[in-house]
Amino acid sequence: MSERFYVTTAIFYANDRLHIGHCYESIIADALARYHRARGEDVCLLTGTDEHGIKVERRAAALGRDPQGWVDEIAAANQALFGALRISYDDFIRTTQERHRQAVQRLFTQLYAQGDIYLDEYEGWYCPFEESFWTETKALPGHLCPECGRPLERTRETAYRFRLSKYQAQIEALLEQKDFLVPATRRNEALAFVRQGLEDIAVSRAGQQWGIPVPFNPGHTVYVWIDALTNYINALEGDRFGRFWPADLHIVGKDIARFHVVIWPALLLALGLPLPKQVYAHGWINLNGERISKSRGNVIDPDSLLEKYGVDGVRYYLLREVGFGLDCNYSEDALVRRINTDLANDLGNLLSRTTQLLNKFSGGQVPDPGSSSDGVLAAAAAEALCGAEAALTQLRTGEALAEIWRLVERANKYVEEQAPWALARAAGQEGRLGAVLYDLAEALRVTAALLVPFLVETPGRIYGQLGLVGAPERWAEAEWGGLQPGATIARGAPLFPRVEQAIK
Ligand code: ME8
Repeated sequence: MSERFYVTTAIFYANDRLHIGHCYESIIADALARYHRARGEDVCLLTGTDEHGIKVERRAAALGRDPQGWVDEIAAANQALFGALRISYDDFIRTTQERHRQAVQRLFTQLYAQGDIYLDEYEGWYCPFEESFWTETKALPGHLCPECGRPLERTRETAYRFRLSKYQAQIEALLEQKDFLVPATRRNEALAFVRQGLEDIAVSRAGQQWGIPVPFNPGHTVYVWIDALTNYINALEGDRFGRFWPADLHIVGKDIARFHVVIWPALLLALGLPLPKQVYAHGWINLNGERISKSRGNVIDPDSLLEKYGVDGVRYYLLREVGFGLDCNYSEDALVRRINTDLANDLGNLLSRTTQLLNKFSGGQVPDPGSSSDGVLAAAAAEALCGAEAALTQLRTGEALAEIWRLVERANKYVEEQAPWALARAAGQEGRLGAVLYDLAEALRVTAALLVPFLVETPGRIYGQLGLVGAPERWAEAEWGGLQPGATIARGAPLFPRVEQAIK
């Protein structure tokens, strides 16, 4: 049986359209899903929308819309955007779907029946922005929200609470495992938080309209975390649960990592289900040092970027530029620089030069390498394959791309060093010329195969120009020596035209 890989993104709040920060999360998940698929694994990439709660209800009300009509529109818009970004999701869960609603009610009832959820008179402080309750001790001086710093509202209500405190020791032990939450900085933060002591958390709200009713007490609505977090298991209907659970990887932003490494495992422990293997807390895409967010209104519209720079330009920038677990300051100049330098100059020129040389000195056909290769590019290709694999195992997409670009750069340098035009003029160098041209074409073919997780149009376009049918699909195609002598080169348009734009 082949291996399997279940990877999820967060489910995105349906209070507004997605911005470039959300796209970043989806693109990392997609790249990893594509990598595992290319390795022949049974992959499920889950994404979706978080459609209940006060933020969505307020937003719909502000627009004079009914909440269901509004979330329908947002879910459709998100799917259209993911289509344009070529996010290869296998399932898209919406928390208003019947499959989710029924499962949430079933899980809530089970947890109540076994005593992990109890009804409590709750008094404390509520942050309407974060939708979180805080006790007197956790609220900041002046009763401000410890998460966002906004004023808290005093609340007194009857709420169901989940016995999070009961799982303190198990959660601590889980976070002590080195790789459960990466990167390590986030793990240390989460561990420090847990060591302060976990308190039981409210899992229902009284009198909120837009949500899933508590089945045995319909005056209460299931709130935030039991509704949102359980999407990861609720989407796995039928035999897909046995096939894919536990998840291999939850990809979330650092702001919600804590919920995924504390509340979510505790819920699963209570339900007697296996725990996810890993949570990756990525950093934020910022604009002028501030997190891009819908509520801050500083969003970068992904559609216009896609229109201007194409899907592979946008994907490349985000996958390459943002460091593992780090924040990244978005800049259109940096995006343009990446396109012009890495994609147009390095990769585009290598393909253009190589196909030109093949046309000129090899009659437009891939020559037979014979036995005259010096093995330089074969070695660089093997290193790129090995390096990209190691980086991807650690979820480091930027480093994987850097490894691949080492091969591209080596090949460009090789053109200069070997000067095929000089070999063509020299007597008795036909064998060397053939080997050099073959190795250059083969380095490009390997590069195309290595790019399969990251770029969606480019690998096939490179294959096409090298006279190969279709696009690379399998990771194993990145092994050296796959190109057959005799293939007819089909030199085409530049891979990435330079973006002519004044760089500030
Ligand atoms: O938190 N840069 O939804 P959400 C990078 N519904 N990532 C960003 C970002 C930015 N500027 N802004 C947001 C929620 N994100 C809940 C999740 S999961 C069971 C429930 C990321 O729409 C954010 O960190 O506010 C999160 O991982 C995801 O987008 C959804 O954020």
